[in-house]
Order: sequence, then structure tokens, then C-alpha cells
Amino acid sequence: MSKVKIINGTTLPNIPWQDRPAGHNLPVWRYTENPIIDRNPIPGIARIFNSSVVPYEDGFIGVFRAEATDGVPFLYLGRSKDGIRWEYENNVIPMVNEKGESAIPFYQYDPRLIKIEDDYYIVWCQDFYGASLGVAKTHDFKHFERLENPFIPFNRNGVLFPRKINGMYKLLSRPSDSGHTPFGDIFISESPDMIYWGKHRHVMGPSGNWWEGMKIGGGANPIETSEGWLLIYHGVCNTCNGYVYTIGGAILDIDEPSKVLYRSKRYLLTPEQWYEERGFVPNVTFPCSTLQDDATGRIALYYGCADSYVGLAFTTVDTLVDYIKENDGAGWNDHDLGRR
Ligand code: BMA
Repeated sequence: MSKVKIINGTTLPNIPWQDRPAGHNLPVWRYTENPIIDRNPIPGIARIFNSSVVPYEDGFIGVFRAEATDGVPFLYLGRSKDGIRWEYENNVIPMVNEKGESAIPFYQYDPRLIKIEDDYYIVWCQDFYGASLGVAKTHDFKHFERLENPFIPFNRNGVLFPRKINGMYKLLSRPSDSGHTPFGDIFISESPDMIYWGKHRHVMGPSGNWWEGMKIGGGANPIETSEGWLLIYHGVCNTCNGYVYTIGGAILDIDEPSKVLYRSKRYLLTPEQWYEERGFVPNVTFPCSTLQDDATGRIALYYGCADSYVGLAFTTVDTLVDYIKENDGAGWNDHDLGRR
């Protein structure tokens, strides 16, 4: 039993898992067989990375960022019994608009998949006269209805909360430009219906910590715990060899998640392994999804590696919450409501 409780969670005895290796003193440890998705995973697809997974039926289902051999990314569905070995559908997820007409954008990337009440939602980045967010809803992973785009451009890293808070859906996002944005703070917006989004608040921005000194963005869907919303996000620093994407952690207030309670000064995981340091874009660890078992507090983290692979890593809710609190560096700009 964990000390920190996962709230409104699921018991997942089949969560992918490995114990922490002896002597490992960082709060997140990698799966020894990483990467779990290698290059050229299916015909016509060069790379799968930055992808998102949920429990489904007696196994798992995922939405995968698949970069085709023409270089354009789209979203594909995959299924797995163990959360490690995946089988993919052959075609791009067939999204339709409210009239039932095909509504697949020009490109799609960085999906986050989440169950809210009885439906599943996908949020991703796409072309909307520039980079911006798209949203779709499905009940059965056969019919996918595109909803209205939540924001005007430019925006990325849309991350939904797994339940309404004070009667409202909540969405993290990261306003950006349409290129390789050299800035970025996390904001939160709310909606009564997943169509109209407003009451925008600032959550947090790049900190004085060098690993996240240039920009940050939401990562996995927040995990509800007895200590607050546990948020695993990415932080970016700029170097003479380009951007480095590292994984960080924060805890947000349960009822007012624009307030950051704690934020770790130290990262949770940073590019160190060959599959993180070497690839289409080197030095990228990009968290998009977690599975968690409320019985044991185990967490499995899926993260994109070097824009080329998917990696899996493990931690527990106690380990993460303790680490974030012990290394807390949140300041007034994090603690406040984020409205000016
Ligand atoms: C970001 C996004 C991610 C990507 C990262 C590193 O801007 O486009 O999809 O993993 O850059 O290239």
C-alpha cells in the first residue's frame, strides 16, 4: 500500500512493471528492454514516438504519433495485452466531423489520450492555420468525432484532466509560435462542454533551473492523489547543440490547479541512454502518458525518445511525491492563482 493515495484511480494488476534497480538513486527508472517501440515499426511508418496509452478491456489501447516515410505525422491506434508489445491498425485514425464527413487534419502529433466519465478524448497538435490543438472523442475506438478546436493558433501540448473540477473540464496548454518555439509557459483553461474554453490562468513557466530554463509544456495527464494533482511535464534548455528535453514533476492544488503547490528543482529523468541521446532529434525525453495502479501506487511512464522511439520508465506515487516535496523550488509565481 502506498502512503500517498491515488484518487479515482483504477486497480491495474497488469501494469507493466520492474522493481527499482539496486543503487538507483533517481526517482524514475527505465525499463531494461527500452526502447519498447523501435524504428520502422510498420510498413510506411519510419518512427513512432510521443504517444499515449490507457487501460482498455483486458489490456491497453494507445494513440501513437506515427511519422510516415514521407515525413508527415498522423495518429494511429494500437492495442496491447501487456502495455509493451503493440499491434497497430493499418490506417490513420478515421476522424469525422459532426456531419459524419472525414475530418482528418493535414498533420497530427503529440497525442494525449484520456478517459473522462464514459468517453475517451484525444488532444493533439495539428495545423489550424499554424500549429494548434485538435480534440476528438470516442466511446468505442471505432468512431472518432472531431470536436471544435479549443483555441486559436498557436498552441501545443494540450493535456486534459481526468475529471471535471468544480463542474468544468480543465485543459492545460502551452501557447507557442508555429515553429521550434523558444519560449513557453503552461496555462490552464476550463469548459462546461469541451467546446467553449475560457477562464484562462497561468500555471507555471520556465524556472531558474537550467534544465527547464527556456520553456516547459504539459506531459502526461495529471494523476489525482491525496497530495494534489501530480503533473509530469517536460522542461527544455537551449545549448550550443540545440534544445534538450528533460522530464520534470510538480504537484497542483486539487480544486484550483492553476496553483502549483510544489515543483521539483531537480529533474526526474533526462537524456542519458543511446535511444534518448541519438535519433532524428537528439537529446529528447518527452513524457506523454502514464498508467497507474491505485492498489500499489505503481506508475508506468511512456515517453518519446529522440523523436525516434518510445521508452517506458517506472516510479511510484510515494517516490515521486516525496522527491518533488524534498526538492521543492516553487515560488510565488507558481503558488498564485495565475490571473493578472
Ligand atoms: C517539440 C514537439 C515534439 C518534439 C520536440 C523535440 O516542439 O514538436 O513533438 O518531440 O519538439 O523535437
